[in-house]
Amino acid sequence: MSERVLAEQISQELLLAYYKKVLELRLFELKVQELYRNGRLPGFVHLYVGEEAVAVGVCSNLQTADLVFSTHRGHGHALAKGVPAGVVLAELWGKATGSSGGRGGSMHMYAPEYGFMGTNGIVGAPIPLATGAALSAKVRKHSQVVVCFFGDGAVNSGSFHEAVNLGSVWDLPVVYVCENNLYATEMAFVRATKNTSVASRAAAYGMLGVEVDGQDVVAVHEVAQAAIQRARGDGGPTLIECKTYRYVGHHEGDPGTDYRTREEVQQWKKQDPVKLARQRLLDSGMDENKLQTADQQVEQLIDDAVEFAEKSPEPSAASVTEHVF
Ligand SMILES: Cc1ncc(C[n+]2csc(CCOP(=O)(O)OP(=O)(O)O)c2C)c(N)n1
Ligand SMILES: [Mg+2]
Repeated sequence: MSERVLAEQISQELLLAYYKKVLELRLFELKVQELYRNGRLPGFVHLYVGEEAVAVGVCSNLQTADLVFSTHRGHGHALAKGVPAGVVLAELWGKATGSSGGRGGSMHMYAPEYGFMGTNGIVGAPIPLATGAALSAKVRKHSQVVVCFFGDGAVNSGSFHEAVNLGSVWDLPVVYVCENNLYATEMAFVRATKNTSVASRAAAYGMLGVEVDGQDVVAVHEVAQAAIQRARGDGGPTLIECKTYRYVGHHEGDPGTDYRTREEVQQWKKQDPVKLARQRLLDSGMDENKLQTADQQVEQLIDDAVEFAEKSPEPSAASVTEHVF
């Protein structure tokens, strides 16, 4: 479907909501980068800068009761699923008000009350977890849909093959979303696999596979909407491959320059998800003033999140033995 048709089908109000969410994810991660580089945040972070349209495009179709399983690069997934920015930031900051009481940090962040079933430091591990959750929903005859995000680095793992096969054979209400950002740490996907079309692998499992431009929030929304509706209607799983790119290094500390060219990064930045969503709004007739107001609202939201997290208390010393095996 052409971009023009998609843009016409979607209301300006929805476009604005997607734009603001994409911008929220972007500004959140840039703030985390700043705080981390200034030694304010503990732990270890993998930032989602450049990939925001994937999480927003997919999660904008979900209800609170639906479940999302995430990766090591999961702050954006949590925000897109509705976890408040302050709660996510407080978790990164190790504060008691974080979604896991400040005990989980970037890669063990859970917020089941928002249907966010955790970031995960083990590549490939969320895929069987999500498949199991979808089996549970089916057995309970619950209308829940489960979404599993994972990277290109996960698709050559045994857990991908085993879980996706079971998801298909049992017609589970799950949507598998591969964020193909072309690299797993410094390993280019083209060096790690012969068949570089992840979507085409779906055929091997008797499942529908779809490839989509992961930089375009509207295109992702459209593809995910169909997959989520199919899953909710007992039509089985879908494998969606979102072609995307991370602008930053693999983790904070990796300059991200040794294994890819500057030209490649610049090329992808021309398809920036924030700029694309903004352009769609301008094309729809929204004036620059209204967009600036939207920008200010999102900037304020991030400032508020920082204030909330910064002022939040540390976990009490008396709780040090809680949640420990
Ligand atoms: C099972 C396992 N193997 C190796 C690692 C080390 N590791 C952490 S992230 C990563 C690359 C993941 O790449 P990808 O799945 O494409 O996600 P991306 O970082 O590109 O978002 C690797 C190899 C790990 N965390 N878990
Ligand atoms: Mg990758």
